[in-house]
Amino acid sequence: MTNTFCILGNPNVGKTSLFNALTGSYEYVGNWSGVTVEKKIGKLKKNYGNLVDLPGTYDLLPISKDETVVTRFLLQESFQGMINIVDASQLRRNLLLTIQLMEYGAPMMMGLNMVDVSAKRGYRIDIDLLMRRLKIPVIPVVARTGKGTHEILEAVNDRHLSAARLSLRYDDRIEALITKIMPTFSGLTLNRRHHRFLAVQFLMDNPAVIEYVGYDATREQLKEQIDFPVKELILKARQNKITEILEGVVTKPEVYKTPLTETIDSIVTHKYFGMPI
Ligand code: GDP
Ligand code: K
Ligand code: MG
Repeated sequence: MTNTFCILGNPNVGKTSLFNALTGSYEYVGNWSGVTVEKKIGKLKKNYGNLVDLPGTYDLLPISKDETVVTRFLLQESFQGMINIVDASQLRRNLLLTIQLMEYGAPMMMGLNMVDVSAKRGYRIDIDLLMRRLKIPVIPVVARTGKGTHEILEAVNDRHLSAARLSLRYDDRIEALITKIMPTFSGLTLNRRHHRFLAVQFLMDNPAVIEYVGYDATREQLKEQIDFPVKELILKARQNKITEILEGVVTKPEVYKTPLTETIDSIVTHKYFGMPI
């Protein structure tokens, strides 16, 4: 069986640049079903498997039909791992998608891209701390120049890449709902490990999830009886989690003691192997 990995992230964070750096000559280009968005699948270098370049999105909750592609991919396609590309200079905004992907619960790594931009702006990112908080490999990269792509490729081939284990606990009322909703998904083909994610996205009214799970009387009744601002509370819990994750991770030292190019080099050659999780 050929392993398949996918690249996910916000728009304009360097996903396609990284896709090009990681793949060789073979490439399939078509369209995702039902939308006008381009579908790109390439072969990873060193025969490590296939790579899918997914459209950029800030949130799994789609604003347009085109944005349902990502959720539909997560629910319907078979893949072995996710590469979440984030813009190091916009970490807070990028983490909104990251924590939803982590809730999904598949093997995952983070490609911390644009570290040249964040270094130029004078920001220092404590990658070890970020990795400990996220409990997934975080690999600094400059997709434009190809720096760090070798490390990403080797991480893809690392059999120790394990499912993200983010524990995002919501309000007690929401947790009670999740517990009641999850059993209603038992007839689906989607693996049980993703059912909590499904319940949360169902409560957020993600149309791709609603379409996928179909109608169920018990589930609809549970939703109808909700008498508190469930979506706002979920969003608030996510924002709190992001604040918790970022605490002390990004700092702005007065001056860098080493020249910028050396700083970027030392960031990019940072090793994630042996991370303390
Ligand atoms: P996508 O929308 O996520 O697929 O992003 P692209 O790969 O199309 O990149 C968006 C823009 O960012 C392009 O102009 C890239 O050349 C640029 N870019 C990508 N990676 C980097 C990087 O690491 N550093 C810098 N400075 N620019 C980058
Ligand atoms: K782009
Ligand atoms: Mg792109």
